[in-house]
Amino acid sequence: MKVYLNGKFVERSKAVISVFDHGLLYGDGVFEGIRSYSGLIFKLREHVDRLFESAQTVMLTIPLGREAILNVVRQSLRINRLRDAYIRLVVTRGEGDLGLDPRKCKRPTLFVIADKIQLYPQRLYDRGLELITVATQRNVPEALNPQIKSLNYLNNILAKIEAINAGFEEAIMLSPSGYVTECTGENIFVVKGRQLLTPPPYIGVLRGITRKAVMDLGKAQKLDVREEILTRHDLFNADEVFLTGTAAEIVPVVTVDGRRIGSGTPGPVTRSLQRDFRNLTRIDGVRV
Ligand code: PXG
Repeated sequence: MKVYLNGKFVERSKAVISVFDHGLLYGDGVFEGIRSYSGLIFKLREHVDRLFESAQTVMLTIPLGREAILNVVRQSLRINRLRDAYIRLVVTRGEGDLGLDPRKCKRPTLFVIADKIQLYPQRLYDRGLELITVATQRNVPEALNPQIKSLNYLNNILAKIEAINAGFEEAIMLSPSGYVTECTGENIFVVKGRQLLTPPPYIGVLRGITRKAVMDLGKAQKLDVREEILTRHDLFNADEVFLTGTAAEIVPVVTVDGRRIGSGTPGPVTRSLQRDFRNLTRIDGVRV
């Protein structure tokens, strides 16, 4: 496997960075996770735009322009002969001293990994996920805006650990007021009649690219798609609940905190959005 690192494609074993890199020392950096399907890179431009937005907010200069980044992603797939892949784009503050001061980091580190996609087990999609809400609250936008896809994911990892300790695969994180935000790496949706609801970004959720694609598919299906504040009560009494994310795509949820959602099996709206999403990934993308 060849990895792009600071301007060159190098063998995986040679793709190493300094222990003084602030991406490692402080989580000072930003990233994107992207997927390609049968040689089509899904929503590549949207992911690259979001990477630039994250970088802009943390005042990190990405060493390549947008078009050059798009081409590095495409080259990463070609050089590794990948058509169905997971692509990780990472930009860190670069090598510096011990100490937070980003001015000590003279050159940002940019790397791109393209690897085979690790698919989630099929039973997740067949049977649906059982979820719990956890005590770890989602970061508030006023402290660390979830729109920044930063290298510091401890907020999410702490929530994930809580779920795992309780015997669950994934956690629902709440806002400090107890409103539903998102899961540790996926957005959450509720189906109630013909309504398709998802929490608004200001409550503290990443504006997911899959989330947007699913909202558009919902509108095309004439669903009443809305960003709305959701409580646990709304989840418990939903007809259907599902999660969206680049890695997971669309995952049905069948229980939340021990309450059965709807019929307790993946529902018809979830199924039909999964079908439409699958079809979209086959036609909509930047060619490798
Ligand atoms: N919320 C959070 C906190 C995320 O990190 C999503 C929602 C879904 O967003 P997208 O744009 O992917 O629909 C994410 C995305 C990984 C990985 O390697 C994580 C994400 C995406 C891809 C890979 O764990 N998080």
